[in-house]
This record gives sequence, structure tokens and C-alpha cells, in this order.
Amino acid sequence: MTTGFFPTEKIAFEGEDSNNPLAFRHYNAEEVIDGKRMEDHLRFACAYWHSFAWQGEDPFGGQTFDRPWFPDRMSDEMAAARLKADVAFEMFTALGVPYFCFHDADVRPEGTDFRESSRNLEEMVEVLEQKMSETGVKLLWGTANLFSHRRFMAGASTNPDPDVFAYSAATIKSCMDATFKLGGENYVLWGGREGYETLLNTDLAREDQQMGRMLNLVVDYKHKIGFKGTILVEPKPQEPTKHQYDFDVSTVYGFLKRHGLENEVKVNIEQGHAILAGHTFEHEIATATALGIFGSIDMNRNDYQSGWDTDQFPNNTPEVGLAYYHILKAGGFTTGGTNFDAKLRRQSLDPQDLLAGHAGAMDVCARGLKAAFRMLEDGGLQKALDDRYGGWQDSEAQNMLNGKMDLDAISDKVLSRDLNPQPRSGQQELLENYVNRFM
Ligand code: XLS
Ligand code: NI
Ligand code: NI
Repeated sequence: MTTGFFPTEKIAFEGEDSNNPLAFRHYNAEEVIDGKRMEDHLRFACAYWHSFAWQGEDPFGGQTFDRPWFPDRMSDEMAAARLKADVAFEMFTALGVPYFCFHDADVRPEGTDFRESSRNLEEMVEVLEQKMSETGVKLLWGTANLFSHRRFMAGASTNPDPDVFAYSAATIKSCMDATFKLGGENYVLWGGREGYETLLNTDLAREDQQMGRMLNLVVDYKHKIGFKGTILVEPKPQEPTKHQYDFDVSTVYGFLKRHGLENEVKVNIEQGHAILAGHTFEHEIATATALGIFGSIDMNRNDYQSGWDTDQFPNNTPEVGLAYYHILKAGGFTTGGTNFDAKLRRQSLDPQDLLAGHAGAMDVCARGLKAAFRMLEDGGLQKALDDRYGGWQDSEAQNMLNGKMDLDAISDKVLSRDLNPQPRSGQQELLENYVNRFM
């Protein structure tokens, strides 16, 4: 028996000519690309928080959505949490996504103290476990919400109060236990309040030490319990804090190196966060693959004018195509996947809007993936790179890199050969036109 919340039980692949608003035109889970089903390439997940916990509020106004499990409709909080889970799994099933992701605070009511919150979480983990086994939907990652409650307003691991550090550590432990129990394939840490509002009250060196210690505690605990998933840090430069320490992929890499964790932790990259950091999505993905720390993606998009993390559903195929190009080029996802960290606009009130947002986004990703694969198969971008860097094949060129030549020797070579390098075109427009042929 279903709750009857959604207008349909299943969205089907109907092909490009379909004009059914709730059908897939491009996403066909079973279609094989390069020996792998599309579902296994993309590894879609839905985010519990945006679709089922967020009530439609923005900085200027409150709740817009009317959902039967919201506090104004239901006072028994545990019953509401169970109804929310029923509806959530109906959506995962209707969309045919293989995975979901959640924070503790999305699935369980906040208790009056730590003990009660943990008990609520444990109870809801049983419910989720049951739903997962009924539907076959799996957990891509779990995470702790260490940013909404006022106790975290000055940070979680970076809080000036050691009791908040302890409370955060205990909360992370409970969420890692839940993730482990549910067979999660990754565990995510997004440091929403790990940053500062003003340097006037902030000791940067101390907070870096605290944050490094917390991540080491997480990695130690992962090994202690035998969790085989990947620990992922999600970079974001600001919002809610003025400055967040996990600013972007490069900054996170420096942090991991500083704390001896570069072989233990990878990154979960979000499109909107890349834009906030002044980068593109593919810049962040390419940087992570170059540094060997690429893990997973939070797929969404920002409004380019607003300057906020608007978390909209992706709808720009070329952007998504270039993102998947870099992912495929690096070998594709291992434990990671494509999590829709995306929410409706606050005027999109209907249950069908939730389905349409996700289904359209899945289609955009499918188109992007197909375009990325065709580009990879054609090899044009790789050939352009090989040509551009071809000079480095030369053994003398290599000697400058491998230590066989020092600065003196290199200088002698320039003088003795009378080197006078001539610039070559970077061919940007040709390459942009090339990419457009595939999109
Ligand atoms: C917020 C983040 C958050 C993380 C999980 O901006 O994207 O949703 O993905 O805590
Ligand atoms: Ni995210
Ligand atoms: Ni975000």
C-alpha cells in the first residue's frame, strides 16, 4: 500500500519523442555504454533533506510547502518521521534511483538531549533498513548535520568550546554507525559552520588543528569498525559562514596533506559550491582527479546572477557533459555517484514537481554522460592535449624534470642551441566548436 502522495508509481523511459511530462527521454537505466549500464555509470542518488525536510523557507519568508509529515500537520514526531520515510522511498522507487543520501537530522526528530536524539536515530535506522530491503534502494552516503542547531553556530570541530567538539564527535560516531549498518558506500563531511564570521574572534591556527584532529578521529574510527566506504569531504567556500575552511578542492588537498590524510580522504564536489568558489564544476573535478582525490559529486546548479547556493536541478547539458567527461576520463565512479543535492523552487508546491525536477535532471545527466562518452571515444580532446604537450616526449626535455639538468645546465642549453621558442595557437575556438558537436 502506498501513501498516495505521488501521482504515479513509476517513471518509465519513453524515448526522445515522448511528450509525457513524467517520462524519461534520455535516461534508460538498462542502456549499455562502453560495457556498463547507464545506471551503473551515473549511480544516481536523491538527497533526503531538500525534498522531504526543507519546508520552502528562504531568508525572507517561511514555509511554503504543505506536506502531511510537517509539524503543522502532525504532532507525533516519530510517526511523522516514518511517514516521511514512506514517501521518500516512494519517490526513490518512482524515479528508479539506486541510491539515497541523508543527514541524521533529516530522518529523525531532534531529542531533548544527545541520548534521545541517538535513540531516535537508531529507531529510524531500523525503519530505513526495512525500506531499503523492500525496495532495493541503497545508501550512497550518510552524514551528520552539524550546522542547523544553534549549538553549532560557532562551528562543530572548530568550536571554541571543547564540549561542542565532543558533542560533534559523538554525533559523527552515531552517523558513521548508522551509515555502516545501512551498508553506505561513503561517509560525507560538509563543514557548514567550520569557518568564521569575523577574524576578530577567531584563532585560525587553533581551529585548523581541531579540524584536522576531528578528521583523523573519523578515519581511525572507520578502520576500527571495518567500514569499507570512502570518507569524503565536501568543499564550499562560504555560506552559511563568511569563510569556510574547506574552500575548494585545492584547499582541501592542502588540509589533507597537512594532517596526513591525503591517502585516506577524497572529495565530494558540488556544482553550486564550485561556482561560489569562482570555479567551474569541471575545474573542481579535473583538479580532484589530477590530485588523486576525486570521490563523488553533488549534482545541482546555481543561479549565476544571485550569488547564492541556490541548489537548483541541473538543466545545462554542456556543463554536465564536461563534468562527466572528466569523470569518465579518470575511470568513472568507484564508490561515488551522482547525488542530486537539489531542491525545488519554493513556488513549486506539488508532489509532481518533485518528480519532474528529478526526472528532468536525470535526463540532463544521461545526455551529458552520452556526450562525454562520445567525446572520449572520438579522442579529439586527448589528441589536442597530446599534440600540445608533445615536446615533452623528448628525452632532453625530460632531463629538465627528472633532476638530470640543473639551472646552469638548462641555461647552457638555451645558449648553445640558441633557443628561440615560437608561440603556437591554443586553438580554444576550434576546441569549443569540437565540444559543441557532441552536446
Ligand atoms: C550544503 C551542502 C550539504 C551537503 C551535505 O550546501 O551541499 O547539502 O551536501 O551536508
Ligand atoms: Ni552538497
Ligand atoms: Ni550546497
